[in-house]
Amino acid sequence: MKKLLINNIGMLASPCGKEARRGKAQGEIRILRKAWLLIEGGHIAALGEGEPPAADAVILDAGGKLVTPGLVDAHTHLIFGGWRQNELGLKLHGVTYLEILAQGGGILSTVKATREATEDELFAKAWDALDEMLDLGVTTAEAKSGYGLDLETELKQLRVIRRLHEEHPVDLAATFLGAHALPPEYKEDREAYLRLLCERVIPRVAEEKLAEFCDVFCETGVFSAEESHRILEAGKRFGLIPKIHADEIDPIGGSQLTEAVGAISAEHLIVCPPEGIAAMAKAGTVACCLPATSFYLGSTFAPVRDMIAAGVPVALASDFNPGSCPSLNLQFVMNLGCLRYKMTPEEVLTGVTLNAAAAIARAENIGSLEERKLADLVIWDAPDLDYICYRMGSNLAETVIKKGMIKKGYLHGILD
Ligand code: IZC
Ligand code: ZN
Repeated sequence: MKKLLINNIGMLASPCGKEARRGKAQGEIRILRKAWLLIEGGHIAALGEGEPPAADAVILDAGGKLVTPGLVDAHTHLIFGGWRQNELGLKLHGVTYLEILAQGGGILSTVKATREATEDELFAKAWDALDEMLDLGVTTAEAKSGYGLDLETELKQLRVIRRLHEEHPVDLAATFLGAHALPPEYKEDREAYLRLLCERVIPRVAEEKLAEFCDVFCETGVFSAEESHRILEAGKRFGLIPKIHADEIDPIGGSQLTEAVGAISAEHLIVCPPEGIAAMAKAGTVACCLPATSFYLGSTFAPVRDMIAAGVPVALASDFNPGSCPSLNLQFVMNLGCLRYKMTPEEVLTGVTLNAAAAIARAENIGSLEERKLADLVIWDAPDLDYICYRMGSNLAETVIKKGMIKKGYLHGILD
C-alpha cells in the first residue's frame, strides 16, 4: 500500500499515551504546529514539526488546518428497529422517561420494533447511522445490544454489530446489554429473566464471541444494584468486561458498584454521588459521560469537574439511541462538554479520543496520534482546537482518514 504524507498541518492536537488520562493530565495534550504526519500500512509511521521527510508518498495538503485523532464514540445503542418520535409529545406534556417505560413504551417499544426487524433491515439502518458518524469524524464506536431481551434477538443484534465491524470503515466494539429492561413476558418473574441472562444468554454470547463487554441498566424500576452486580459477575465468569449504566436518573448505587466489579467504564453518572466518584477513582474506571442525553432529557449535567478533580478519567460519548438521545453528533457533545461540563477544549479532546478508547479497551491502538497507532484521524475545517469546541451545529470534519485510507474528503478513496 502506498504511503500517505499529510503536510502543511496548521495545528496537530492529540493526547499521548496508551491509557486513560486522569486529573490534570486529562487536559495536557501535545500540540504540534506547522506539522506533518506520515502514514504507512494503515499506521502512523512518523510525525513532527517543520520540514517533512522526503518520502515516496501520496501527499495530502492539510491547508494549514487542525488535525486530531479520529473521534471515538464509546457509548451507542446503534442497533434498533423503529424510532420513538411519538414520545416527544408525551415529553412536552411532562411525562418522564421512566414513566414512559413503566407504561410499556420507551425501551420496550424499541424492543418490539427490533424483534420484528430482520437482520438485514437492522444492518442497513445501522449502516446509514455509521456513515453519518464517519461523516462527523468518528472512526471507532461502541455498540450495544439490549433491544432484544430474548436469546434470539440479542444474538441477532450482536451479529449485526459483528457484520458492520467487518464491512463498514468505522470499527465497532460490541457490548451485551441484555439487562436493559425487564421484557414484558417476564413481568411477573424477574428471577426467571435474571437466570435466563446469567445461565443461557451470557454463556452463548461468550461462546460465539459476539461481545467483549457486558453492561446493565442500573436504575429505579429497571435493575437494582444487587441485580446489576449479579449480572456483571456472571458476565465476568465468561470473560465479558463489565460496564454499567449508573446514576442516569436516580443514584441507586450503580457508580459504587464499579469498584466491586472492576468496571472498565460507568455510563451517564448524571446524579453520581461523591461515594460513586470515589469508587471510580479507586477502580480506575472511566466515567463515560453523555451530555447530549442530559440536554435531551432536560436534566442536570454530570459532575464532571468533581470527577476530574478526584482523578477519574472522563470520556464523552453520544449515547445515540431512539429514546433519550436521537443524535449521534459527537461534535455537539464536544460543545456541551465545554459549555455544560465546563471542561477545557483540551480535556474534551482527550474525552472523545484517548479516554474514549480506554473505555472500550482500545487505548493501545487508537485514541492518539503517535507512532505505531492506527492512522485514524480528522482534518478539520478549523484553524485550531478551540474553534471546533466553539462553533456549533455545523459539521467541521473535512477529511476523515481510517486506517490510513481517506474515507471522506478531497482525494477520497485514492488509496483504497
Ligand atoms: O432506548 O431509552 N438510557 N437506555 C438507558 C437508554 C437510555 C436507551 C433507550
Ligand atoms: Zn446507554
